[in-house]
Amino acid sequence: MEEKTEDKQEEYGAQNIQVMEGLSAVRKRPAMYIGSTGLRGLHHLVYEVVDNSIDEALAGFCDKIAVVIHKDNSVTVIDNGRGIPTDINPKYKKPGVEMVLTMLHAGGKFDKKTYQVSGGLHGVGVSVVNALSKSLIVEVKRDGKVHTQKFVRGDKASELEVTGNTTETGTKVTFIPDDQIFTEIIFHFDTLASRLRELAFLNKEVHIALLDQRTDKKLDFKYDGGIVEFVEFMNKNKTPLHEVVYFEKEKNGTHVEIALQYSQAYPENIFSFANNINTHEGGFHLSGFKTALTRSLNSYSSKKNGDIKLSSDDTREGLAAVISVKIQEPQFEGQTKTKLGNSEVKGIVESIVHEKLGSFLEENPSIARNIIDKCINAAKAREAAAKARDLTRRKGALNSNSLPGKLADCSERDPAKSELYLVEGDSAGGSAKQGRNRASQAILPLRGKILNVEKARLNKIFQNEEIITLITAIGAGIGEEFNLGKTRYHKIVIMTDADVDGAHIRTLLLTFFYRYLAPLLEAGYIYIAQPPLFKVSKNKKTHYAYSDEQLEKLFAELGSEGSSVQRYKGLGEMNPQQLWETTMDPGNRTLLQVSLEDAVEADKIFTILMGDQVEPRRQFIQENAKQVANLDV
Ligand code: 0RA
Repeated sequence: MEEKTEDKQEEYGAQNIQVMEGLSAVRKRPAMYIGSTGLRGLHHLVYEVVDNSIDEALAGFCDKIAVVIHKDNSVTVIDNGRGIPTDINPKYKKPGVEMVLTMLHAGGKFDKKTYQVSGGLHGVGVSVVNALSKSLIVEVKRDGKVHTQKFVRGDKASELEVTGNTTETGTKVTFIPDDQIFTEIIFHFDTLASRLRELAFLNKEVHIALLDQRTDKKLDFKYDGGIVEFVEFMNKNKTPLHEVVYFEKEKNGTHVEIALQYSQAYPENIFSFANNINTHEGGFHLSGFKTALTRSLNSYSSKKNGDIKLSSDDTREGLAAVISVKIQEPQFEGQTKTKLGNSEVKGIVESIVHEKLGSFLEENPSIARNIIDKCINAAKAREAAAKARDLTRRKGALNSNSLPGKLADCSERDPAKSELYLVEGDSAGGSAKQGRNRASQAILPLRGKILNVEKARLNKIFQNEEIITLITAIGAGIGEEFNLGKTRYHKIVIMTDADVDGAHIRTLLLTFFYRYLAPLLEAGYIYIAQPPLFKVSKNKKTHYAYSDEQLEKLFAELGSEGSSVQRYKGLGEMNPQQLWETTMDPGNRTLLQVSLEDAVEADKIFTILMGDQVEPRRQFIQENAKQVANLDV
């Protein structure tokens, strides 16, 4: 990607490092710098250090990164880059490495020849990690020496010392997140693994290793195929229509890479990145891609006497794609700073896709035929869906002025204070209606299984009564007409039995939310109720246990003598009062909030659980027999 420039080594040094302000600001308002002081912010510390190592890789100086989670929840990031400069800055009279770690924005990397990661929340600098760590040790291998320095809560705890000789170069940072800052300090292996995997897909020259010393789990990510392998990974459990198509081009300093593949599935699955940052909110690279895709397919189709005009949506049914751009001065906009705002990128991506996809279609007529057929089917289904939707709307079903009869609404009108319980079965629905707080809790009983949207097209979906009821009750609409602001409840709680059927219904509902109402998941409005598994009675007192472990603990506390245990098989076995006390009372209940942290993983799980291939599902269920009952995407 970027050529190695031999003389860079001399150009850089401590004198190049820029300084803006001190670190106390970071400890005062940590969320400003890392987004949150919860789990997300915690993991962000690791990404921040790794991003610096990736910058070294993009500049052509590093091809190995290792991340180690230690037993005490400290983390080490090691790379074989150039090492942070160790010479003394003439103005500040401090070693470069000390400045990089104790001064905000002391990056010193203003060489525009490299595509640095510097947008969104990323690129705030390793000093932010230092500021939010109880302790941090940096070890730099550079100029034949190993240099070491220690810090405590961002402050220097030792001078930079030479601690050995070496022939290698690189940086090693070990830090323990500060428990005075973070509400959670336990790193999650899977969370780190998916981001590191993503980075390895996006930067094919880098080998990234992750080791968890708490469990001895180890993963190695090295994808010589880059984003081609990313798309193969996304479609692993689907039936593709052709090999992955890949284009790459550099134009006016903007480097564009695109990989795409259609499969027999219906959902579209496009991930866009700018300078390795997942641009969840899209932006000009994504819109350029979509425009060119529609234009190329329509022009090919019309040349082959096709008379159906494909809409943009039609051309994305069953499409998996990764769009990765690397640009010199990225502008990140939007609510979460994940929307690429550089308008010049649209035209660049558009012309590249138009040129390369156009010739791909011409050169591969049978694949082109398959893709066009798929899009035409999507167009026909879209027309049928529009008719079905029209019909349902005329009947008043999708119109929120007429709420479904099955819905027992709450009296509260402020969505922020309103909750909707989706309850499995009429009998549990009845108990929930009697036990609820009428002011703030609405109940919608769902009869039987809802439609598996993973295997159905839109027209089927608009004919399904349970789904129409659900859309109407929520009030935000669907598809192009979706409006998050119209959501009638900010807590939508899935309450199903703690058995296999319950787990299935929960997965069907989550699949529907994920595929058609994803903004509700992104907004954090979807929850899973946690009904108790056991009732323990002793001396006329009732106790509840929500897991096998809790039951053991309860026995130990109560003595095992003279108590009786009832295992709840379904919600229907609880009377209204019990259901309220254990599962619905905001003062007492536990709700699992469903988050969409990792869209790639979520897509994989839903495809496996609900898609058309049986074997991966069988395997997944066998491997995750226990967790499936507690699926949390
Ligand atoms: C400042 C300047 C240079 C590199 C780095 C920082 C750097 C930071 C980190 C953090 C983790 N790994 C890192 N690797 C490098 C440029 C160095 C040069 O020009 O020699």
